[in-house]
Amino acid sequence: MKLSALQTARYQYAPKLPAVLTAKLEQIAIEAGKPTQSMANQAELKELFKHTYGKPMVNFKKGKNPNAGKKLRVGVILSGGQAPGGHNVIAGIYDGLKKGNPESKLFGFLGGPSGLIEGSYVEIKDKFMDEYRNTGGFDIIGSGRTKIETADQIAASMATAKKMKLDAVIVIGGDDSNTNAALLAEHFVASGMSTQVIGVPKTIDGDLKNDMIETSFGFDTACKTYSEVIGNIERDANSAKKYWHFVKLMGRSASHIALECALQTQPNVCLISEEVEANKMTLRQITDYLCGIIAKRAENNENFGVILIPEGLVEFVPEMKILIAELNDLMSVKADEFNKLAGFDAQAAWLAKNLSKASADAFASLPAAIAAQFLMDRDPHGNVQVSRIETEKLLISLVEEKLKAMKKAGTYKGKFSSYNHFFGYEGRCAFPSNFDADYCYALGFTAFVLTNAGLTGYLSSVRNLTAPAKEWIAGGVPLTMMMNMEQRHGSQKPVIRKALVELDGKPFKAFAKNRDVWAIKTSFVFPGAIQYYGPDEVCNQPTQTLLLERGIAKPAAKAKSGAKAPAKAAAKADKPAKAPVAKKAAAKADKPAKAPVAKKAAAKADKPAKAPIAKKAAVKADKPAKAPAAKKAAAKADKPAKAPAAKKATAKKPAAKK
Ligand code: FBP
Repeated sequence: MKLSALQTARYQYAPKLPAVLTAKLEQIAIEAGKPTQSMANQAELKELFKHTYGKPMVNFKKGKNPNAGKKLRVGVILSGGQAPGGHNVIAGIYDGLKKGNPESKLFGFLGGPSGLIEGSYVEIKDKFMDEYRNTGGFDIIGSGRTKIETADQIAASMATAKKMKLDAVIVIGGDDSNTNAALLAEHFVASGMSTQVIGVPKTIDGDLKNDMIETSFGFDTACKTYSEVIGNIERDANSAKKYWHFVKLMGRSASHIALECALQTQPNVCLISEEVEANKMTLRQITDYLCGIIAKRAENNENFGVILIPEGLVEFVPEMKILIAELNDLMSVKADEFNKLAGFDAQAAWLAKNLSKASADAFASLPAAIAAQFLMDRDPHGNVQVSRIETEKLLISLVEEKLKAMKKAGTYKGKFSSYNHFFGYEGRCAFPSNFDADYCYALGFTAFVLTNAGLTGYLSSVRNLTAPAKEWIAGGVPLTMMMNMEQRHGSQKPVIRKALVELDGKPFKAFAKNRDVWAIKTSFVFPGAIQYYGPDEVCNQPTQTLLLERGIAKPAAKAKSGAKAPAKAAAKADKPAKAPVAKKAAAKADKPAKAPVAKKAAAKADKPAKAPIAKKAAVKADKPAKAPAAKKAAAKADKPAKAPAAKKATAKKPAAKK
């Protein structure tokens, strides 16, 4: 494989660990708290998870570890959608295992959970592991969405674990995959098997979080990747001044990605599905809100802008939500009947008879191409595949229709020309940011320590993430603690609860406080590409969401106007809010920074940075770095690069800094 210069350089990056995990394994002790409860439906879950329900939270602390040196055989699974940093989770598990006992073995199940069912795996060894350190993707062993659910699948998984004499299976996955992990843990114990099951919180969607899981891995890198491109589009829009860009962002039901990208880039509009649901906004009201802003900007001769749309939006629009729920149930309960229908017309006719009147009307109101997307195969967990519904195109067509009517009525005089974009896959396999590289490695190492301690039914947890890595807190959260009962495939199932955007949470409030200004007054922020080397404030910052949730960040630009729900804001779209700070930021965004420091930095930008890491990486571009070089670089990786340009540039804050 031909390696890029960045990939070669990233091999030398040594991820940072919480201080407690840098001690000798003999000195990492387990501290258990009180028994826990599930977040809802306690009685049902206690019954369903007789052997694993109610375990205590555990933290690691300095102390005696009676299990140090244990020889372990562990299998690891990558489950579900790719998320940057998965390879580092595996590296963390691997290094932990080898640190504990060089004879311990790590096996990677191929192609996701089906690898465990089918007994298809590879042993992970030094050279193989080294090729994937600090890289994006899940290609080390592949991923998949098979659900280990049926009695046969569970029996086959047990047979594999027994045959391979596994001490533990580690499942790296999102809420659904970790629900599977919880079920597997329960079945293993119930059948008297000693194989433990540990989960690791993965998903770019950011919806696997709670008090004990501050964020899922991959969210940081994915949001930064999308924000880079959104910023570029904003700059293009602001340069050409002739297009409205409708950008759909991945994230399934939750709008965390859209919200984070909005905080990073300050677009004209960002719809938040959870708010749409709370305000019971219909598609018509959403269209009116968008058109109000488009018309107001047109009055200022600004026939351009950027609109962010969370991919799960349609699930939250009341009439669509009911439609999707009815479709999900129908397509599962009457699957045989539905699957026999040939073509969209036959399906639509069948649905007109089988859906409620309101849902049949909602379905019929959709353009046929979009309606067909509502009928595509569900994923193995029974979810509608929202990434395949082209909401951005649906909104463009509704907006076009409405603007035509407004023009006729004389309430809109602008020009509307649009482009649609969907950012999702672009961000799932990016090189993990330094944050994700560190976080993932720490999560993997933590999963190993939980395994080493003989625990089962736990999710690896690393907290206090806005502090320097050495102050991070590592431990485990019982999987059953995060569960409740939900309607899936037409019946009540135990699942880990998805965390949606909280409308009284700090990230949403920070956005809502500013959005009326961003809507009318161009206030774009251009975050640029993820940086892996350089000053701390450029390379090592967590997301705005995390900073705000932990009470650390201020919104990107403060505006004076109070929070308004989109429905209300649409009515007021005539008056642009006067926010002095936003004004200044916007004014600055137009001019190139005059700071002499910026000039000097620019002058030096042609010269390669003098950082030792960059030099070494260039020399070694043909070969993957060997361990000693990596170690040296690792020692230096904690310090910002010493390149003079980088140093001077840090002396002043970048012009467009949030
Ligand atoms: P998970 O992390 O929950 O598996 O999903 C991530 C995700 O990228 C979603 O944002 C998106 O809706 C979905 O995967 C797309 O699925 P697929 O990879 O099967 O196309």
